[in-house]
Amino acid sequence: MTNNLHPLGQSILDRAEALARFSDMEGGLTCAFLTPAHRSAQALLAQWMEAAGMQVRTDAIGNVIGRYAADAAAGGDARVLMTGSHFDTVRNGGRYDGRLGILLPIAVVGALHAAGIRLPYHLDVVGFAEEEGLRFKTSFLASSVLAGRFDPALLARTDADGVTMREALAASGLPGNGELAALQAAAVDPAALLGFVEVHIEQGPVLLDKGLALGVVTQIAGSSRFQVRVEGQASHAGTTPMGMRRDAAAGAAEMILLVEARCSAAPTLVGTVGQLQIPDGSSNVIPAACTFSMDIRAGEDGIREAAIADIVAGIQQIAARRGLSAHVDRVRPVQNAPCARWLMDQFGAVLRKRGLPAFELPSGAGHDAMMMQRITDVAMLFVRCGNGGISHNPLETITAEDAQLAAEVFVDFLRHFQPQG
Ligand code: HGY
Ligand code: MN
Ligand code: MN
Repeated sequence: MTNNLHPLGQSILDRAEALARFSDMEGGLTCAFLTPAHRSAQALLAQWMEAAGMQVRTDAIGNVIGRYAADAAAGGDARVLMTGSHFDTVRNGGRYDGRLGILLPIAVVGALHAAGIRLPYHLDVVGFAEEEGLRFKTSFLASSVLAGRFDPALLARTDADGVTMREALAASGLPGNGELAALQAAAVDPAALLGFVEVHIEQGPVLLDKGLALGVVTQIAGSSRFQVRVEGQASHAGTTPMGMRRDAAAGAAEMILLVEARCSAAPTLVGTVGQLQIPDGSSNVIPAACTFSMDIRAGEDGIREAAIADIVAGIQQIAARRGLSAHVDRVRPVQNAPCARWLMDQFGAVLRKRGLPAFELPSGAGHDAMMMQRITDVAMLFVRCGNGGISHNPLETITAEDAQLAAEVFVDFLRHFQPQG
């Protein structure tokens, strides 16, 4: 289905569609870490990278990394500009979240290669194997390996079927068989990096509302995730008077409303309970336990931390008043990640040269760039999200025209890129 007006953009959309055929579910796109669909997506990305003129390798966590080698004139000690994003998805997700940031650079490298153009630095395109945390409730798993920040405790973490991450890696045939030493050795040398840039669908309505195809990200909001377990007492649904109940689910409901109310109290602050369970619940038994997830984010770490302190204290107060107990486990938080002004300005200059505004906006969603920001300067280019800006949803969409423009801007960025002086 070639769109002659926007051939590069259309080819990116076509590839996103082809990649989305590998799914863990029927009738939608779910691509969780190391499932057969995930391995197939990884193999296809590697194939496309090779066809575009890159040397490809797969690392110990399953990242697929294509290198478009520097111009011979750059010499043997050329440094690396890295770009990329993730190819795993949320459950029943969209086909561009993450994948656009791999497919677009592959298309751009393919065009440079076909035109015989080399860059004065190595360009590494990374398909990060895992960012969403669907299978092992992790955050930024694959980029944490590349950034040398892998948490060894994760190897013992189990998925919903009781398979540990170590077992899943060992069974995968990936280099290193899930050995910690191999995961640690997969870290990149920060001294070799010139920076990390990520192209990503905006996943919100800002660019759409402004009538703009592209935006430059200023910072990526920090986030904290929690697992909460509320415990009460099981008893008979028909005979226990309302005033005598210790209902874990009713307590959890009040706690969820507290998250909603407290996170409505500051502009960039957001709070979400996306998972809620009554383990072994029965329709005629008062819930003895209820578990839920909490995801809290804000544009400033202090605002997020203040909200968390209030919410955790509030959860304990609700539990005490209702005769319940509550255990709040905090998953490792991710701090707010500012983008580097010198890289943002280079995207801005390219946009302005094309007569486009260098519009800047913060990211409320998390990205691989957050983890890479621990070891190198980062920047992000956002591409307009259609359908009201909806994402983490199959309705997520972009146009071939916007993808084309983003690819052209990315080419200009790469060709004019100046390392920090
Ligand atoms: O949750 C996030 O912000 C990201 O999409 N994983
Ligand atoms: Mn996502
Ligand atoms: Mn993403």
